[in-house]
Amino acid sequence: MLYDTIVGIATIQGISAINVIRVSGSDAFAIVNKIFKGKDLATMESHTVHYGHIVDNENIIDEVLVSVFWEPKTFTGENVVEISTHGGVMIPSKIVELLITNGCRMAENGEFSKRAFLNGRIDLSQAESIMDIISAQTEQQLRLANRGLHGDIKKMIGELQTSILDMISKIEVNIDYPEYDDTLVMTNNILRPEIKKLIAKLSVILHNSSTGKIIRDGIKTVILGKPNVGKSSLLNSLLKEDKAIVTEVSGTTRDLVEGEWNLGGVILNLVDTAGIRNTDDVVEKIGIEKAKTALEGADLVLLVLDQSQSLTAEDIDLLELTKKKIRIIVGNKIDLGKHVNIKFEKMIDISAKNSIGLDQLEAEVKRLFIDESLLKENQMLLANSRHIGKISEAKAALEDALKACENQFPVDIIEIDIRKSWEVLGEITGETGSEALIHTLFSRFCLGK
Ligand SMILES: Nc1nc2c(ncn2[C@@H]2O[C@H](COP(=O)(O)OP(=O)(O)OP(=O)(O)O)[C@@H](O)[C@H]2O)c(=O)[nH]1
Ligand SMILES: [Mg+2]
Repeated sequence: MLYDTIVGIATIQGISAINVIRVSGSDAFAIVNKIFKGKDLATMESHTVHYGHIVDNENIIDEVLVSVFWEPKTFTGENVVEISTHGGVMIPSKIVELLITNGCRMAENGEFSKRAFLNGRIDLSQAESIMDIISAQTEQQLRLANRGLHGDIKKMIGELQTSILDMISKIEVNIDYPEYDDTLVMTNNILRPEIKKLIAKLSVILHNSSTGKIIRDGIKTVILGKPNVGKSSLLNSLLKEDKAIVTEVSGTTRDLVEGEWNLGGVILNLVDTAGIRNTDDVVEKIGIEKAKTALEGADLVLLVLDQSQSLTAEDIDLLELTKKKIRIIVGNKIDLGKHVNIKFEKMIDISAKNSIGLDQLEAEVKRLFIDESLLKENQMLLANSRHIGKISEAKAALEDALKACENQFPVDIIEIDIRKSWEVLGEITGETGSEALIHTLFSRFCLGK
């Protein structure tokens, strides 16, 4: 097959030891040969590395190492050349410019991975896992992403699809031999338990995926409370860093202050906010609006109260405002006594200033969000929202099929729902699905990937 030849810089441009420029396509060797002074790359064996110089006419641009990969056993499935140059901004830009002059086209975001997908080297879930590997910040994230790249998601989906195909073939057989009187009843009786079994499997996958999603995306956590209760002090003591300004003045924090708390492999994306109260101060008002917006998008609210004084109307308003959210009520300043008693909900006593009670707070977050057994068990968890959404859709289609069975609908009607579940699962791996989906997914990748 013929592919136009694309070029991209695979590393970050800046002061660094080396940069890698990747070229992929049918003319990769011929084009690089035009600017490479060294061996004739087109005659070199696959998976070999060669020393030489990149030249612009007679001018040496850089001393480089060039790796040669022959199709089809390459990342993209096409001829690939990787040029390792010295780091910096000038050299890689100049070399890319020369490659373009000699016939390459600048790659779009994610185009190398897209080609790998289109040429059948990887499926969609593996391509997405590559992006997850790149952005992993914790060992758990890396472990999950690596399993995805290794093909564990593909395998899991493949197994589900096989069970579905098995059901479809049973239906088809009965549609083909309708001479038996009780075909409909018989097919329904066979299908029902199998559909139920599959729905149960998908439910377990969905249940476990909430831990997977948390590992991958973290927990959006908003620290909320009236002014001066110690929200910023809590942020600082969780991060073990003086990130937010702390003073005894009410209304110190105006803007959102963010930080990441790594809780044994799970990241809490913390947001400290302006203390919420009625105020005429224009700047403070904007801060309070920002706090309320952050609250809407939060997975978890740490509602901070000041134990050194009894509850005020502002605290009660905030208890009301956050009651539908997953929240932890945090009773701060326990070192100054305990003047607040909440009867209807658990309160974690802490002193942010003296770092007291933070272990209990940590334990409560884990209790609410993290299934420790899943973290320890070495099993595949779905983590990507797109995949999780597709599993839900497949489950809904099977639930429709089950209902149709129970209502003794004709089997070909039931088959439509069952086929839908097969197709939706295929969108996870890219076996089914539109070109638009593929385009959108890869355009989110970085350049040179
Ligand atoms: N005694 C005691 N004082 C604390 C504790 N935590 C915070 N403070 C004090 O309470 C005051 C307010 O703390 P901040 O962390 O700025 O409070 P805040 O909720 O962020 O306040 P705003 O940003 O104004 O809404 C400061 O003087 C802190 O030193 C604590 O655990 N014990
Ligand atoms: Mg503050």
